[in-house]
Amino acid sequence: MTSEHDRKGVSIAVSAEVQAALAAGQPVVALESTVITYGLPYPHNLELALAMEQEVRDQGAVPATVGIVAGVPTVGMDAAAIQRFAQFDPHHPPLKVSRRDIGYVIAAGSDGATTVAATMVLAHLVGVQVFATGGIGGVHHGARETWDVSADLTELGRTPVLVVCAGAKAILDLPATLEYLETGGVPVLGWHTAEFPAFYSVSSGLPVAYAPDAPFVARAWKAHRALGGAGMVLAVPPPVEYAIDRTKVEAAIERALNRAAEEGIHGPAVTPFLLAALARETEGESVRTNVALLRQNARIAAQVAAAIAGIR
Ligand code: PSU
Ligand code: MN
Repeated sequence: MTSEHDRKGVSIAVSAEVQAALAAGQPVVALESTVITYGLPYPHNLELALAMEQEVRDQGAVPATVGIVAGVPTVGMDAAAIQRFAQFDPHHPPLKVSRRDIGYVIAAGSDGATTVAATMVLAHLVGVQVFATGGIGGVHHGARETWDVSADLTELGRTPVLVVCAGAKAILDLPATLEYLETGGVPVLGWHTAEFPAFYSVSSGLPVAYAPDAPFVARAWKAHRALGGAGMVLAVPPPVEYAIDRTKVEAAIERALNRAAEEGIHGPAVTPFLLAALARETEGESVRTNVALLRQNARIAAQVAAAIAGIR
């Protein structure tokens, strides 16, 4: 592990492999750690984290799992750290870290699982442009009262990282989420589709800009960046053979949202609560879809990173 020390006294640990790839202009794909700790149950989360790294490698790119390891922001977590974030002491789980929490977790010397927002921050600081995950955070239902809008959205408006995802889960207000991204100047491209995917389902009925292939995405990204744009979303529908019918998911989401309201869940706990409730409601099916789309997103992100790097 080599470290960067050029952040005003705060060092970011970058794995030797990631450092070498960046120096050589080779494609690198960032992966987040909140999805490991809070997004999927053990052991699916561990298998998934390792499978995503393998998918990236299979495309000739280098994976960089991002998190705060014992107080050290890290780009390129090793297998031991990933294992610890997947199978943790439930009394002392890694903290969920969004942009605002990074400094606190460094000071506390704790483990921190980085969300999309915090992963973007660290990836960008070391020069990683492409990031693959499952779903981004968004505008929550009821946000007009609660003001619960994920910091992922504001981060996309300020930090130049291309986030490859399956859209956002329908636990969120998807039309409002797209409006918010538009306000923030964040392009949303659809991979082989002109419709925003709804994570488990291929369609949401909401329009996005059609992207035919990786070279096109790379050109759009470079033009967006050259003219002062920040983040960008590439939304990839789940593989059709794993997609779940929209109406089936909607009933489960309704129950999860009601439960969250009854139990008075708020703040950073909302998303993990809804994800866990949904996993229980739909049982194995949602986990299978989740794993399949995360692997697919890692693969496509690696292809896009290669196109940006000018390979192929
Ligand atoms: N959506 C998912 N799975 C996830 C998350 C979102 O389908 O694991 C995680 C991501 O890390 C995302 C975070 O950045 O939840 C958003 O949390 P919040 O809504 O508190 O900003
Ligand atoms: Mn929130």
